[in-house]
Amino acid sequence: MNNDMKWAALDEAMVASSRKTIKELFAEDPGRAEKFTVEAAGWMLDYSKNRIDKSVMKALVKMAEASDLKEEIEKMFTGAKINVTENRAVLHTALRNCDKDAKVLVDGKDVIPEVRKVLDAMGEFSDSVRKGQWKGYTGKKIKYIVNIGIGGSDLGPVMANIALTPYAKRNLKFYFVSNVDSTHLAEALREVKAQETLFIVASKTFTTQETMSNAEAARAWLIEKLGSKDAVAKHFVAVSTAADEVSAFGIDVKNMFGFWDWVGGRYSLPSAIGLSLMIAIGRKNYDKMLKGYWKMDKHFRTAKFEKNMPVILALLGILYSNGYGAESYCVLPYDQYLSRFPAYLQQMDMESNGKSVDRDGNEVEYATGPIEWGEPGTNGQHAFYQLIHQGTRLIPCDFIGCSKTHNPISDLHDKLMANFFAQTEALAFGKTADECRAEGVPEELVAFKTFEGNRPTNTLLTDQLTPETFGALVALYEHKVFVQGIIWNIYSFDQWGVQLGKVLAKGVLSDLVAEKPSMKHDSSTNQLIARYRKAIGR
Ligand code: G6Q
Repeated sequence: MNNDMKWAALDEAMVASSRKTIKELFAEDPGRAEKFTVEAAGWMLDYSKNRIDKSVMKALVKMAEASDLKEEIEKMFTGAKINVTENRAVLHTALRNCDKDAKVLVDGKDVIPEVRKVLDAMGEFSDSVRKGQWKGYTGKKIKYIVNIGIGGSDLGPVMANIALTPYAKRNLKFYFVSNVDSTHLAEALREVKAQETLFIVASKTFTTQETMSNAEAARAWLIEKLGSKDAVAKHFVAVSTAADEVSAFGIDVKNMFGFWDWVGGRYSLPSAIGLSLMIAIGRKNYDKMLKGYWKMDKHFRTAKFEKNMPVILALLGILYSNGYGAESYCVLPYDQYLSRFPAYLQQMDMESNGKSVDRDGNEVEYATGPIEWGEPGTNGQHAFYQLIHQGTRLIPCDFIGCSKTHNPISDLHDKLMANFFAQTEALAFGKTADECRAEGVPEELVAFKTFEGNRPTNTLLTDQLTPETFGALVALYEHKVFVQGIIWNIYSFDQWGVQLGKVLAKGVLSDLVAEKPSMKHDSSTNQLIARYRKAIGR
């Protein structure tokens, strides 16, 4: 990695980028849209409404080259232990490798046969639930599926379950319990009947406090409702890498679906963590989703950087973060089925690249992972878009949409898409004071009704949200995040930042419940503990 060259390339990109506005760039080149559009795995990315021209993109690509990106991509795909602080390979791409002759070695062992074995086991199990062959303890078919997991073992399944609703078996009802707030579990249990409920305990480690507490409470509820411990085997399955912990919990390991330490939590949706999704949409659709992931993987691994969709998104993100100082970026899906996609991306991006030391352990001198946020359009338009259009902060946005809806009702979809396209137009081109005056805006209101424009957006468009295009979309962002981590020279696949709070929570918990609490905390924390104990009469 040549750091000097990398940052010099960004400076070069910034000089070229600041020369003209997006409006000027469009005015001087009628063929601009086509020049800055790429296609991959069913998605079109139009990135022409950015502060870029050919020379900016060339300089940004130099950044990627100076970061040895090509070599780093190969290291990931071939199972090198690039998650250095945990001494692990990073192989979520092996989970969806659809090449029939695929071979991916970890410590000299090909992992593909195991991946396919688990997929087949998941397929058999989901089929039996879907067909009503898997019976509960009292002989009833399963109607309710409750996935208990948190973080990477929850956000992906929830988001995908909503995204692929049109492909789901509608007579099965899905619930996702993650929070250790008892309300979350209680509300799900209110809706389901024990005889017809399957609990999936999804936890890589099977030791996570929230998940295990919820799972134990759900088990106690089931035993109470069905009157026997023997019921657990028919109503609980596990998704985990920890067979010992699973069997200690009381789940037969033959009802455990495994995965491996080289699958990071936030990258685990296409592993057995997707079991609830497979039950919803069936093996065939699940395989189509994997194929979509794989198409994007192949594109990422082989396309030249200039035409590489994840690389382009990543480089543009770096231009705005490190060049223009943007603190955040917004993801705006114009598809209700993608309503949880921004929340899912928050973990993927912010847990991966929210780091402040580089790969040598030195504090970085530049901004790393941005804040990611967003809501589905058009709701956001009536809420926070004001700030994006006329506020003082630069917020680059990704607009995501689909040409065909699964639910045509009168002209609603035309209206949705009209808003979708119009927003990127308004953000890029704005409205000048003279244009306002020409429209007859009174002089005293001109300043308020002027839109500066020059606000960058990417537009991602596909024909329809299908399992395949959905898989490709998730892979697109996974790889974007990877590329940025490489350029920032940070480790994207660990998450040490979540540890401290977990450890402290144990100490606080013992003070909340102890007869004589130690109260060895700071004065604020001690005060909060005392107030809580008093309120509940402890
Ligand atoms: C994700 C993180 C984290 C993890 C949860 C759940 O990358 O590692 O969000 O997924 O803490 O962990 P378990 O699956 O082990 O319960």
